[in-house]
Amino acid sequence: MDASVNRIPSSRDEKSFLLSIQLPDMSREEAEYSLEELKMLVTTAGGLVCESRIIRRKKYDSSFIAGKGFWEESASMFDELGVKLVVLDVNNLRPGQIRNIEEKLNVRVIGRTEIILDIFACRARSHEAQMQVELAKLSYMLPRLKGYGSVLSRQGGGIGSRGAGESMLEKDRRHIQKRITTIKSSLKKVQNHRSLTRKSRKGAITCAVAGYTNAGKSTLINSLAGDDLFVENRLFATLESYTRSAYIGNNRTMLLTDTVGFIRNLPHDLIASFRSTFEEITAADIILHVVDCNSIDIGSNISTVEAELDRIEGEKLSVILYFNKADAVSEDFRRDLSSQYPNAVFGSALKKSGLADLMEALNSAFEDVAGRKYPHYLNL
Ligand SMILES: Nc1nc2c(ncn2[C@@H]2O[C@H](COP(=O)(O)OP(=O)(O)OP(=O)(O)O)[C@@H](O)[C@H]2O)c(=O)[nH]1
Ligand SMILES: [Mg+2]
Repeated sequence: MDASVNRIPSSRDEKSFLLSIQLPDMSREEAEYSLEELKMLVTTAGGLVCESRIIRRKKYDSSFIAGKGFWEESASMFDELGVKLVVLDVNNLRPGQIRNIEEKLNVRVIGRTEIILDIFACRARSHEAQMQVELAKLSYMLPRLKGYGSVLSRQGGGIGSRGAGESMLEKDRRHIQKRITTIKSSLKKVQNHRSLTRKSRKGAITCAVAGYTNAGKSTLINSLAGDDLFVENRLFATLESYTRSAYIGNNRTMLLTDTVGFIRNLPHDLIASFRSTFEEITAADIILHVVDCNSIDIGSNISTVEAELDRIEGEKLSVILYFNKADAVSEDFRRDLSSQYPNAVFGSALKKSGLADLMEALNSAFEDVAGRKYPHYLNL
């Protein structure tokens, strides 16, 4: 295994300053929620958030994102707090913008995309996931290569600079392109194997357990299938898809596949390179959309996942909306949600409550799918 791909955070407790920019098309709540999520991302990556701000701007400053003045005013605060890392709640920062702020403040600067790529790099366990992360990182870097130059050579490890790719940075574009081609062809082999495995499941009814990251997908599979998949109160605990067989009552079993969680603005390059993992969703008969009903922004979590699912799988035969963590919310709140989403099933994967309702929903989806796709099933 290439150690650089799967390095344990080298900069635990790296003191970080987080900045979110509220643009005119964004409400205060949206900016706050996005900042909260960024905090969770930074913590997941092993950083320590010591200060965060939301500032309002008409648009991003083309050279400094937040405007030169803001950084000048912040410099003494950074010194006092010992800030080593600035994390901007902005996707797809340009290398020039990073360099401008870094030179002004003598701190490292990264954006939301880099931090998500970094978490994926730290979390990837299987060879396939490691290759997928490397591919995403190289594809992200390739168009930015020209601007990186000095920025990258000064980074030397830490959040946002981990994962495969660092060793390639000084080499030229052609080498990176060659590496991308090699990874793509290795991934193709793994994918072929994966699709053979999927074919061997032919006849069984399959259900992809999908949803926002940290919603409780793996916990749910553990409860339904009596398994021991990795669960953690951090983002992107699962980067591989696992399939488990679960008994759903009525003498029926269903194959449940755990999937990588979604998040707002999941980097495009990651989606592209994790395509084969997401193909588990495309190939499934049923989608079990798990929602954390204790999350602060349920509505937008649901729409983020639905938008990604639409992009990945188009129209699905059967989707079950399951509100997890019902144990963590009040009865009133639950009633409100239930009237808003009348078809949703509520339960707690952790406390194993409401599982009977979920099994009932799985059974009716099973019948629906079996009736349409495999009529002989219903006659068994
Ligand atoms: N209170 C409560 N916590 C839960 C429940 N289900 C899961 N959790 C907790 O939520 C956290 C995330 O659970 P996971 O099962 O790892 O979530 P996931 O959706 O697989 O997350 P990723 O793989 O990171 O996308 C863990 O700390 C779980 O213990 C539940 O029903 N109630
Ligand atoms: Mg998981």
